[in-house]
Amino acid sequence: MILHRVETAEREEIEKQQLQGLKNTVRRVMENVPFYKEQLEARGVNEESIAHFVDVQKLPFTVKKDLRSHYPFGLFAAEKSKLARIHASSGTSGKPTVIGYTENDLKQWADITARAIAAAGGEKGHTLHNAYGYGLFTGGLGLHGGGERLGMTVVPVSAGNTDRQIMLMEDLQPDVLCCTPSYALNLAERMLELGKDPRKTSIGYGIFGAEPWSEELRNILEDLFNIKACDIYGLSEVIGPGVAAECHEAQDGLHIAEDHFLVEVIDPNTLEPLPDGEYGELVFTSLKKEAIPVLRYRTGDIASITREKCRCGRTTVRMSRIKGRIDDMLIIRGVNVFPSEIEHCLMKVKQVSPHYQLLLSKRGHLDEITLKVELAEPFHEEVNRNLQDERIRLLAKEVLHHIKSACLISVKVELLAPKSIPRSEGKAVRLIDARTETASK
Ligand code: DLL
Repeated sequence: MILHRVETAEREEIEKQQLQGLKNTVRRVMENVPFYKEQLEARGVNEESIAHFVDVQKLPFTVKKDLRSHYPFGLFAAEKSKLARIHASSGTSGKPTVIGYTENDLKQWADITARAIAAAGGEKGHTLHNAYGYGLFTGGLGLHGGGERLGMTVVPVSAGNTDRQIMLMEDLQPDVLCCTPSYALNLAERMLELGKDPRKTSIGYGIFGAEPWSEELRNILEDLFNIKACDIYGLSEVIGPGVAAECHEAQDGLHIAEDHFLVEVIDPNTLEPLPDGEYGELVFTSLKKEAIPVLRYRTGDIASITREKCRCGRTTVRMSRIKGRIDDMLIIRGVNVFPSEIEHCLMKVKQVSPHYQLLLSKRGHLDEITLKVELAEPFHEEVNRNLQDERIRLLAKEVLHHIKSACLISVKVELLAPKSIPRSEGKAVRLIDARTETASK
């Protein structure tokens, strides 16, 4: 269902709105954020110098470090007393990144998240089982606001306590499941363990995001639950979930809420804009945010965009699935590869499960990857749970062959018994970088 006329507007109309939004943002940050004011003045840029939406290229970039070094409120464009809510994204080290919302920001956020849910098949009257984490993480409350805005019954179950989630799903008969794709997988696994068939739940569709996942994992989840699964993307620094979302009609790229965020794709090394269709780093500029608007925020996420009209009728720019984060890109003997590309190869092999982890270590001066992947339960039974069986060795060879031919890298394949890899309730940990430990050994 298309909720807002901007989603199907002519490009000219969308770009007109973006130009106005861009001017408003530049004015707002010049008046309220010294960090931006100084940089814009040094470049001789102000509201008047923005005559076209591509003039966004005149603006300075923002990176996560800028938010950290102005912790907690230094980049805010609204007074603290005007904030209706604070969220934060967890920092791997030190302080988190603090994000604020005015009452109006929360309203706008609920609008775009409602659009995302509607694009995935959501309707007024549906029940939404929301297993994204509530709290400082934007997932839980983000989807919650969108569901309520759409007129849904939201079950704010949050992440974890899987058995209780399964009970609630049986009793409350939700129409949609919202969580990370890895948690959806865990829910299905637990249902099967309990002798329950995930295909028999009331769930008709899933809205999965917050972490990279492959087309193959989508197929697995759609088959496990007998549902349609759509991807939802977002990041706290820009607003949270809802920055972009797939439609259930095409499932072919995520529609960006372009009236709220101006997207660019840049080469992360040269910082030059890349043409549509080429993979690069996604960069977003806020067009409507009040509390903490960002100029050209470098997400670190790799994707491409297309301006072609979608089968669903929406005209907004679509982004591809996220290939991975720049920080997670592995460079093995000069070849670049993202964990999601390895996942893509892996899931072509029926005898292994989608539960995997990549361990990055050092052998001498060279980086080495060990792929730890669990056997699928039926195959584990077939080899009588004997990991020394000759068929296991042959299977490891087959997995390696798929990876070598598609990703052009060699990895050490370790096949494990089912349930050996820790399960996550939120974002799965797919990559463990043990290079510093192994290098010092
Ligand atoms: O993960 C917001 C979110 C919540 C999105 C629920 C979707 C659903 P952060 O915790 O700030 O916010 O993490 C943002 O997660 O830069 C990406 O690297 C990654 N990410 C988010 N959505 C996707 C996705 C939320 N659909 C970071 N595919 C982003 C791949 C995603 N990666």
